[in-house]
Amino acid sequence: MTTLIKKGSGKRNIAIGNVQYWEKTNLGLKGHTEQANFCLSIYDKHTVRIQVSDQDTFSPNPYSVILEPQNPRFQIKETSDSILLITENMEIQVNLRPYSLTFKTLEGKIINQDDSAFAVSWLGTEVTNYKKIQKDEKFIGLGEKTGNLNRFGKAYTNWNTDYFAYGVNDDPLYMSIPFYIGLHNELAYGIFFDNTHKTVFNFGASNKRFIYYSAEDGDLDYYFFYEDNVSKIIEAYTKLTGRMLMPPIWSLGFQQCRYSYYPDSEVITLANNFRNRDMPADVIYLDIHHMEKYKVFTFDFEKFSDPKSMIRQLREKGFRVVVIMDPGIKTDKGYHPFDEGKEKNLFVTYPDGEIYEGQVWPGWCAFPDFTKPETRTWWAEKMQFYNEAGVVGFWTDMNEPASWGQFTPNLIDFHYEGEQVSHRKARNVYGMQMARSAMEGSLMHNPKERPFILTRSGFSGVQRYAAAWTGDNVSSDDHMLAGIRLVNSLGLSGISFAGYDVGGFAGEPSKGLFARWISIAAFAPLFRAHSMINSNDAEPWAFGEEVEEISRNYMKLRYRLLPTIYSAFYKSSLDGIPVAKSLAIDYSHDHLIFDSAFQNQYIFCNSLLVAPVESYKEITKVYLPKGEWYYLFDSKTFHGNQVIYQDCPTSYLPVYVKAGSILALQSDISHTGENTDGILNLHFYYGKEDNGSLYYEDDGLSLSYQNGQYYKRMIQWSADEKKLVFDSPLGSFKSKFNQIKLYIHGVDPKEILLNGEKLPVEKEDVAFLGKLTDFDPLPEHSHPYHVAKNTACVTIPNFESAFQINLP
Ligand code: NBV
Repeated sequence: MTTLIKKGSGKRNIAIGNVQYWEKTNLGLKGHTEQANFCLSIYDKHTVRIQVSDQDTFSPNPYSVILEPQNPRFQIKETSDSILLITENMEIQVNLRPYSLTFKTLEGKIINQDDSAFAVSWLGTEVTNYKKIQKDEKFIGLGEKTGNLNRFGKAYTNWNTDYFAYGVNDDPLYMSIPFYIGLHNELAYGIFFDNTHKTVFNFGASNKRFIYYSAEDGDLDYYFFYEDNVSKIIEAYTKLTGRMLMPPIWSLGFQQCRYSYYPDSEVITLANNFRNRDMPADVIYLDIHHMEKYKVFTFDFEKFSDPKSMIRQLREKGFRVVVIMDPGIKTDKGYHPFDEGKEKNLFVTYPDGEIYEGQVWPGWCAFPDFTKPETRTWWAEKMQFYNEAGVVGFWTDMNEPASWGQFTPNLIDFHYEGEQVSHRKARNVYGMQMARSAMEGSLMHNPKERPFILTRSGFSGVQRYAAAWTGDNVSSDDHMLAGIRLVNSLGLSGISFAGYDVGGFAGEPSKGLFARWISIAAFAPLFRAHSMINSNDAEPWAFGEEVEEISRNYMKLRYRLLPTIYSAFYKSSLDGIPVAKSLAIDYSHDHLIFDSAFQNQYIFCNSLLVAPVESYKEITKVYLPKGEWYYLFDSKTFHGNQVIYQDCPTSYLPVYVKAGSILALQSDISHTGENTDGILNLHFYYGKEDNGSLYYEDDGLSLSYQNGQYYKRMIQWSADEKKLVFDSPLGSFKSKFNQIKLYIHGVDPKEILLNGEKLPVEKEDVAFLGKLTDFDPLPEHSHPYHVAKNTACVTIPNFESAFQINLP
């Protein structure tokens, strides 16, 4: 690296300038221009890291990236005005005079290029990378960002912010994921800007010359991904920044939250209500009123006289308890966590060493420095307090960090793994490091159990530690749809396990809105209802009988679908592809999916197309992309590539099954710890194209799946041969099911062969939703919307080894 002449005052833009020197390295090349040092390192055939700094050394980035360079093959070629760095996937052209980059396919198509004049520029400490806009270029991802699926024309700031009752177009919110995917000319690429300062991504707002991303300070340090399609780009990004661990199965059930349930008798009544009303649920949350004066690691014994016994009783009823943890530690002498944290120097301080205090729920508080390893370990140890009481899940809230006034002074110091930085660099990773500490705490006290952490704030890589929810949304149709886009966008950005507060946190939903919201959320990765203090009751039975029935229907469907959902989570934990996939993942270059009428649609668990619709609509337009589709509730088929009109009274959410898919369902259970009837119902949807499905089971709780204690098998549909091949199951876990019942939708097979032998074919009416008593808008159970009539089905007696089903 060369020692650089420091630039001027920042009054005017200073661009990077001509390349003055370069040399090869083991991973690519490095050099310097008039203004900056640069380094290009090939991490993988599809991933290259670009570092540019106006400093003498590149700054380390300890939080997001967990992948070491994979030593892929590459070549370097020189021309008179450029250097070419060629991997197995792409060619990176480093233009020398002035420095700028052009990313090309091996066939020479331009994937992405810097603005040739400004490429990398500085305004004072602010560093920016300017990129040309390609023809019809679209931009997706960027994590928890409001607005349209296609982010073109809008600019966003990454600065983790506590934003109560945010508007559906407001920015920034709680979490920063500086990763986006660009789409144009049938090409897709990804850019992850690994800089934790406040950053801005401008996708063509207020100018038509370029798009750009900039950081207030620090290096331009980004990863460029190029692959054949969006899925593979997400795979590459999550290979770099990590993927979720398998969550405990109970966290995939229904979760009930409220700010706050107390006292203990009310919590027990709540649990009883779920059971008495035959509404499946697995989790109850304790919000801030469980604490004495909002002090973390305490219980308010007036409200909860014996938390351990309450939690045990809940567990006997099949409920797990998740508690909230806020970072602020009340600065009261005698309050042990404060005294101890102070003594051990674990709090964030002013530069003169005085502990920084901000006001939050408990009053004036000190903030644990979660960017310091000792603090994370200390906090994790403290969590023994909850562990002793039987708490198994942790909810890290207010970890932006939030404080009254919402304006933390920038001068305060953070450890940042030894670098010692100011709030400007540390804020965006604070929440993620708190979630990390919570996960470490969970594992420290229960090393054999999978942690469940739910976080509000985060940064790229937070998916390794926690699930996410979209904070303080509002009870409105717009918010419901915005939340779906937020979750889809989080999914595009590596965070698969995400959800929104069903019903809206602030405000009060109408009956119809609650019913619609809970039916959509039954198809969200995280299925959690929550509501604000001083608002009407918002449990699924609080809106009258009709809503209760609709809620019950979708909650039960969620539980019956758990074998499908669990398999999809497993796949996502391996490849990073989200469980709720925006249509932009599989149909990236189909312009219609970006239409405002269709941009909320997504694929759930690789086989269900969910078309969210406002609560007040009785009929809606749905766009079915290419392929063949079945309406879930009656198996009516539709050709894809068309817009259809769909009846959608609140009791029927438009959901379609992709032809060729297999849905795995189990019998009704009231919580995930309950046994099913032992029959695995596999619903196969006949299709003209081949399709592979992964089926997966394990004990749902422990980490032993990491040592092969699972049961998984591929099921392959070969359309030409009309056969379904079930591979032998892999792994040492024994399936929880003792019988498979296979339903065939879309054809009426005269005979069905199992390994060449005829099986007796039965006919059944398949109903995915229960009957609504007095409220069915499409009356009589026989209504075609509701039932897939006369569906052929067979029972498969021995399914433990490989077998094959042939349809005529
Ligand atoms: O702890 C209270 C709430 C919580 O219920 C909510 O989910 C968080 O997003 N919390 C914010 C603090 C204050 C909300 C007004």
